[in-house]
Amino acid sequence: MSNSFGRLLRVTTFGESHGPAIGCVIDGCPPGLAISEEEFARDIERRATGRSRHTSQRRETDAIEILSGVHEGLTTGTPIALLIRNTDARSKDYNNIAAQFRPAHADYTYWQKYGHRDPRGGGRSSARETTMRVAAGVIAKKWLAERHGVTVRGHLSQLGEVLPDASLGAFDWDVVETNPFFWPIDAQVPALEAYMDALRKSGDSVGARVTVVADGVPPGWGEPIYGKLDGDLAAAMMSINAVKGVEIGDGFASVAQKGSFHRDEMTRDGFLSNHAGGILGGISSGQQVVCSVAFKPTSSLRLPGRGMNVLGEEVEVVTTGRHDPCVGIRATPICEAMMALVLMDQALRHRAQCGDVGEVSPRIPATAIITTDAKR
Ligand code: EPS
Repeated sequence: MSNSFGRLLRVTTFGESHGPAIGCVIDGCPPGLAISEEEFARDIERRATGRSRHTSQRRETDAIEILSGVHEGLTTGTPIALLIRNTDARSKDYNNIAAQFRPAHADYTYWQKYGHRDPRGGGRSSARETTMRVAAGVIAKKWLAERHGVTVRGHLSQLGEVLPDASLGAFDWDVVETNPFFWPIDAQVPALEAYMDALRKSGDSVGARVTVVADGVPPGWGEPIYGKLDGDLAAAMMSINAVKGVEIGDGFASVAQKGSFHRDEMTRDGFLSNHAGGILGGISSGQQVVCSVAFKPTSSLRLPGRGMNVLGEEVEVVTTGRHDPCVGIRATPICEAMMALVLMDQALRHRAQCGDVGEVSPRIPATAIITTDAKR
């Protein structure tokens, strides 16, 4: 149950962190989209462990195999099955905690729910599962770009208590891809390196915030009432491991705003602001769709903590192995993928019901908003 999401573009993921393989099935992708195994590499690499000292040092090859749905380089409209074989699982790291519950981990709730679980590498609750979301997202990103000129990109917008500091340099999308944090201000990267080095040494972990932005989304995507674009985005982001909060546009900051400030005024030249995050009434307005996602601190710590075991005894839990001190650091590609998958699903749904409506009024141009949470 519940390992699938999306309506007209439906993605199912399967697999455990230490099982033989992880995979996904993407059903509903229109035919004729050119896609090759090589095209998955970039995003999969951006998300992968072991690519910097600031993430888990597990080193997976993460090579994608296309098992179905593509013939002679084009999607056929049939289910696209993708597979990645796990090659670097070290299950003995989990021997000591196999019968224990790490505080703040899904160990406890999986056990109470199912009465049987695969504890190796966190099993199904591992961040390893997110690899397949990123793989599916590659297809959605490509389709959105080719068919609608939509681009989806993200950046880290907070690491622990560190916020982007505009006084140190300008927000730059090109900088995002040049550092292991997806941070948009170059001059701050050394400070983040030092922050993470100290954190890792301390044995503790920290949370992070990721902001994802879609450009080029036309007005009209999203279905009232129970299929709102923002509702689907919230559900999609919340389904990522360790996510504890999702905001659309100004999100919770809207609480303290006045209506005269929050309303995005309209002119023939464009909207004058984008507090709504590009969504009105659950439907895209033609502005940038902006979503930000809060990740909690990773629960696998080598610092001893009070936990319980399956016998109901209090135990001291110490997690050894190769864990992320901040899982949010490599979550940017995951959030991008989830936004792309939601947008593609909504685009197909819009086409299905409203494809004949066409343009009824001139579109209000989107204002070019530079996304940085430093301005908050
Ligand atoms: C993870 C724990 C670690 C990470 C893993 C996520 O697994 P292991 O103990 O097996 O090394 O390496 O991340 C990945 C393997 C990945 O591809 O993201 C966890 O508990 O979520």
